[in-house]
Amino acid sequence: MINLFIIGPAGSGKTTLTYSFGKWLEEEGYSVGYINLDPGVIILPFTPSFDVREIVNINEIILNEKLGPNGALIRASEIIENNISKIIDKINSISCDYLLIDTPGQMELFLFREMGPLISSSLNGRKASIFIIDPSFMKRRNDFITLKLLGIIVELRLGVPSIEIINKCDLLKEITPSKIETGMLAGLAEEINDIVEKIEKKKRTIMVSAKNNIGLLELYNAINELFCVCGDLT
Ligand SMILES: Nc1nc2c(ncn2[C@@H]2O[C@H](COP(=O)(O)OP(=O)(O)OP(=O)(O)O)[C@@H](O)[C@H]2O)c(=O)[nH]1
Ligand SMILES: [Mg+2]
Repeated sequence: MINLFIIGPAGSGKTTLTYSFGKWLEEEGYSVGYINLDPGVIILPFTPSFDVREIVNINEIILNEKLGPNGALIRASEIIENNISKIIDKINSISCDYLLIDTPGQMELFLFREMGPLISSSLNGRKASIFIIDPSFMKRRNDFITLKLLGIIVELRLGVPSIEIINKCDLLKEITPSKIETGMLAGLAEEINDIVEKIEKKKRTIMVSAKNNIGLLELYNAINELFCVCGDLT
């Protein structure tokens, strides 16, 4: 069994990718489980085997605790953390070849609180994250470097290897980001870029369109290369 955390900035296509990659895997003959960990999502294109909204209801939090949407999301993540053992048990009880875990729109709820690291360290089976870069961040080199660095932080926080993809490649006309910008922070950007390139030497970035089903075979191959499973998913 392979657990895949789908992670990326708000609106980068996590939910769409969870759905389209899951469907693609099912068509290849694999059994797929879907998990929704986003307490704020309203409509899901897939039917989750476990949905965190069973535990926490954002609308109730907003009404009962008179919070705004962001305050309610933070409160929701506290409730999730208080119920983490129950959630982990429920997820671990699911049996499938691939478990696709859709994470909250606000990355920080998953990455920079305890929810992500706790779930990641407690799940059975092999684990990896798919880190999504949105092409709108590729226009400025400095933004791109920041996101690449965030990809490394995802690995550090979750303690699992990460596959980096650029989603929405159907929207991408120009894939080479601009040069590092000049100015006061140019030196800093250069140094971070050097570190990212050194760490990511062997990594390739996969171009995907979750919406148009582009790059899903490449994504599948990258996952299998990561684990060298060669068809053996036991
Ligand atoms: N053109 C294009 N649009 C996409 C692609 N993938 C997702 N989208 C669109 O991007 C928007 C956000 O997609 P979601 O899948 O909801 O993104 P998300 O990361 O789950 O969003 P949050 O959970 O709210 O952070 C939707 O309008 C999708 O249709 C893609 O590959 N190409
Ligand atoms: Mg989503």
